[in-house]
Amino acid sequence: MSIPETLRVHLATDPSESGYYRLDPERFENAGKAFPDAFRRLRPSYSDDEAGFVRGVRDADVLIGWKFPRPGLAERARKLRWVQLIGAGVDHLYPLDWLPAGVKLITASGVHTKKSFEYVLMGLIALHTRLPRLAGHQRARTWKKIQTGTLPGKTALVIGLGAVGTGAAEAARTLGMRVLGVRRTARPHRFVDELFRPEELPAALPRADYVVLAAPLTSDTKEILGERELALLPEGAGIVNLGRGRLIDQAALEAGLRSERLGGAFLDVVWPEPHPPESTLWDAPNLFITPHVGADDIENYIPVVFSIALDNMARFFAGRRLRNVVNRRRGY
Ligand code: OXD
Repeated sequence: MSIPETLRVHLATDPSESGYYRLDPERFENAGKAFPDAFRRLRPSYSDDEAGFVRGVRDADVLIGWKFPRPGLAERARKLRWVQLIGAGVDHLYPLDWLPAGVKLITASGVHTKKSFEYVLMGLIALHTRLPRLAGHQRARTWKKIQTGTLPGKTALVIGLGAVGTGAAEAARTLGMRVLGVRRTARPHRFVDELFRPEELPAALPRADYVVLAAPLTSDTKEILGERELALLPEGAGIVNLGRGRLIDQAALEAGLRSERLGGAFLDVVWPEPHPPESTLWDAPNLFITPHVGADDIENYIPVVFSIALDNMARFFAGRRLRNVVNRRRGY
């Protein structure tokens, strides 16, 4: 493949997103300082509405965005080489019939690791301290002691060991917990004591005091914690989810919380999002819901995404393999 002298890059801000996620020239140029040779060869353009998007993708080699207009992309963007997402999950883009053959889909996997570490630290400590229950008592103006122990020696099971799962496993390790991990390959992981393949999940669940869900949502992982799996957890187990809401059978989770078979849950993701006010999940006992904010470090999010994107552009110019390319069949 011959490498062109320049790359046209179109940065499409999703008009429905808040200012933090704006793909603006200033931050792009700032991130470019760490990649001067590659950045000099880029020809960026920016949009934040559909008309600007259509104009911008016409000649683009690379599209950077998240929720951009997909129908007709193949005709609108005939020169496209890859789409760089500003997030890690790709489930909102499936089926990929809009993605022209030969165009790569690339994620910003890695941008969430540090904040996931903090969120999981918080979730595990909060669940173990029975914070959701204590908060309920406070709201009811009730002085009722719940005494708890400490986390070292307890077991965390992390499902999914990508960038988010790595932050989660490091958090559990930092807390002195034994860390079990579930991943597709048997490759060892630096923060995991024991690895399980997805089909071995039933053997791992009964050992987990806490389960952390950090897997992508695919047809294989949908409801990976179904009713049967939740029933395999020990009485009083807690759950932290910062993957996707549909990784859990939410009705079974709610039933487990209401019967108090489960000790509690800390959910950054639910199904659907935004979660409707009439859902009964909101007032399930021993549950904290945070509205999909747990893994985004808002002060550094877009700069880190730009570094990931620019690193790939530098790799492209150097004729090297690109990182974070989605396997279309696997779904991440
Ligand atoms: C993502 C997210 O990037 O959920 O996929 O934040």
